[in-house]
Amino acid sequence: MTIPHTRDRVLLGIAAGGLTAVLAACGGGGNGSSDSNGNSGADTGAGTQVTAELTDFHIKLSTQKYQPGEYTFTAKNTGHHDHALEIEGPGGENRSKTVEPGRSTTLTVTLESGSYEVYCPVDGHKDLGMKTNITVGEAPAPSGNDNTAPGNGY
Ligand SMILES: [Cu+2]
Repeated sequence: MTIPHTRDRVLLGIAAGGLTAVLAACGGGGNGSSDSNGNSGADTGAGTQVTAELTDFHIKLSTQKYQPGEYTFTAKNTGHHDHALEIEGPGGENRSKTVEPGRSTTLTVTLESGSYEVYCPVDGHKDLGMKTNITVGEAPAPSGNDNTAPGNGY
């Protein structure tokens, strides 16, 4: 049993040291103007890039494989008429501005699974052949009729 010597308590004089609460007065740090653009989402180049070539009168897409997500279509008018690009499907309807011959524009869309129609909404061009269809997501079930249902047949 070694009881440690209990010393005399050192009575800490209550040093009423006055309230030195220094109030941080008027924090004048004006750091408000933070225009740090950490956003990598520029107005162009978002998502997957696809080129849509608009001719008289045909639309040629640089790819036919689409997955749900964001795409930026660059519509190039290589024809001799004004053209535009419209993409219509489950995600809604998006139309680019009309592109003069020799010019190009971009159209950013968010594609969802399903079938989309891509066409030129300028007068009658769609009926002249400026339309194509794309399928977003997994390829549609082949129109085959093979019943590979995992039944417990023989
Ligand atoms: Cu057109």
